[in-house]
Amino acid sequence: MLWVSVVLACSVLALQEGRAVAGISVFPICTYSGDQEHVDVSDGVVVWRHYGEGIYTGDLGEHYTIPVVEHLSLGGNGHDFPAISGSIVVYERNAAGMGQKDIYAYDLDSNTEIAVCTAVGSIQYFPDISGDVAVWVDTRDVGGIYGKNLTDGNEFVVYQTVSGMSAANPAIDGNIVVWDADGDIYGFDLSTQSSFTVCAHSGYQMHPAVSGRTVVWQDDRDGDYAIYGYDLDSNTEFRVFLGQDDQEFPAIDGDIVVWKDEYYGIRGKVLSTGELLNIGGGSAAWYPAISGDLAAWQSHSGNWDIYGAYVPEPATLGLLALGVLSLPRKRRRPARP
Ligand SMILES: [Ca+2]
Ligand SMILES: [Ca+2]
Repeated sequence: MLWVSVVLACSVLALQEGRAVAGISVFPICTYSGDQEHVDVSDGVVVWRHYGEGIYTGDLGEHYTIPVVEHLSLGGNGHDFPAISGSIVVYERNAAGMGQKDIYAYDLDSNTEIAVCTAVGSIQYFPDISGDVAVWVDTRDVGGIYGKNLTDGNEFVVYQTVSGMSAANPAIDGNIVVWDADGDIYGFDLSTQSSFTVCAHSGYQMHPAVSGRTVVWQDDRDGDYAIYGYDLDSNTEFRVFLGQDDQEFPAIDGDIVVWKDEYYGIRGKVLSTGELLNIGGGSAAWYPAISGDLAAWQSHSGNWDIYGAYVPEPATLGLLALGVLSLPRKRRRPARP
């Protein structure tokens, strides 16, 4: 039995150091000609912007690798930066030409477009959504982060820019909104109507993402960009990953953080176990998103395409690493006639 124990111990050690997990396979979601970019994902539905055509969805259902693709808008270049939560897709819409961006939403259940914010004389951009609450960057008044409850129609100010600062990159999950402003990370709790500082380290922090009570972002305090995180319950900051070259544009859902790793491609980490997920895509892969076990990102090969991968559940990962289990092949949805 001794050698078994030694093998198990070695395997566990290898896991803790971030051994590559076998069995994660990358598959194309949309490789049409032209540029597909700025991807988000929720419950098996991937959304992206097709340059010149507007917003598309790709529904992968339960673990398919070929999506049912649907074209939501014919807005050309003005429809961009979609984000999805459940059946609601929010995006920038630029119907009146450059400089007049508004926020719209599309309800996938009722197939209707909803005007979220069309304030005249100001620009609304970079939306995100969680449930029925959308947030975005807004240049009204002194500028800042605004939000709206799409169910009751109540619009509200999350954060108003203070002198000389500019807020950007808002993200929302549940009651927590986070954003960056001039190299620091801030947050607002919708349930308590209270704002807080997530990270104001002297280094540069940007591109926050949030899931539940965990915030992650990219941080250059160690020289080049690494991924850091903060637990809002324990008020504890932690480093997610520091590796060769830059780690940027993190996304998080539950226990899994993914990011663009300049050296490797799309990488991830299971926070509870420390396991490193070498997902793939190489240096051409950018801007990952994740929901459940589905990660998606854009990758450049002549033009931008959308790729994805299923990340095994943590319990499955442990068995894979020990060689006890191999991943079943994902079902392939038959192509539409
Ligand atoms: Ca800082
Ligand atoms: Ca393409």
